[in-house]
Amino acid sequence: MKKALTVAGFDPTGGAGIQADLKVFHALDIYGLSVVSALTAQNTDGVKAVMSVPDRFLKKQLTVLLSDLVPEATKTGMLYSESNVAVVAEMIKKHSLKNIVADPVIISSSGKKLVETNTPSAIRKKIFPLCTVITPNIHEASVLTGIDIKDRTDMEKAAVRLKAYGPENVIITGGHLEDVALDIFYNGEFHYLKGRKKKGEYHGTGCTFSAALTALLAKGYSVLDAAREAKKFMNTAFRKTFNAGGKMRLFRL
Ligand code: PXL
Repeated sequence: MKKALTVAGFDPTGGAGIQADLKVFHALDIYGLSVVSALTAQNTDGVKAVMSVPDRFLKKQLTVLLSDLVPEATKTGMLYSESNVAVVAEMIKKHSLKNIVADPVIISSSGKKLVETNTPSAIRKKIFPLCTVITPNIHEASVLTGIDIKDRTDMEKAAVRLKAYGPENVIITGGHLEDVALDIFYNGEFHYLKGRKKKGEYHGTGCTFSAALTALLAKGYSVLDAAREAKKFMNTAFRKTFNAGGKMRLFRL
């Protein structure tokens, strides 16, 4: 049985974070391991409060888990503080983890800040150089590069800059820029991943995509094939959503 690990935040709705990742891993026939880095209080109306897991306990979870179970792939999601980021980077190196996917979470889809102000630059410096692939959306790519992304050319410029921070591959998920959902994949060459644009607001899209990518890497797919397959997985996932009452739709998977 292949295993994948998610190091991410806890979302009580189950739409994003750890629980979303575990559902995706299961749907793709991968055994899910999870380490909690932060807690959130939220519903489909939005995130109301966030709280970090203390560094020592974050480290303990990883040390104990990884002394026993070694994942074929690992993703990082919401990491709250610079010191949380340092712990995760140290553990990735110490345990020689492979197939690292970083989803550099900054704000929720409802616009709430999920991490401290200096966290994105810590992720850029400490996590990106260890990554097989990073999956920022346009907002995250703008914050991480300082490029105000307005069109496809800006996305390409940002992808080149992000690759220079050290990851082997960059995927900027483009969703809302054009009338197709265009993701830019860059590994020295550009590849374009197109999907159908979806109406409405979905909770946990970024988590779901990066978890699918992680699961597919755990299965042994090449990064580009994993990205294409993860995009197909999203097309199916968008068909299996429901409205729980608030404004956000949730993935059922
Ligand atoms: O979608 C980003 C995200 C990641 N992780 C957690 C979240 C959210 C958004 O709400 O709650 C735990």
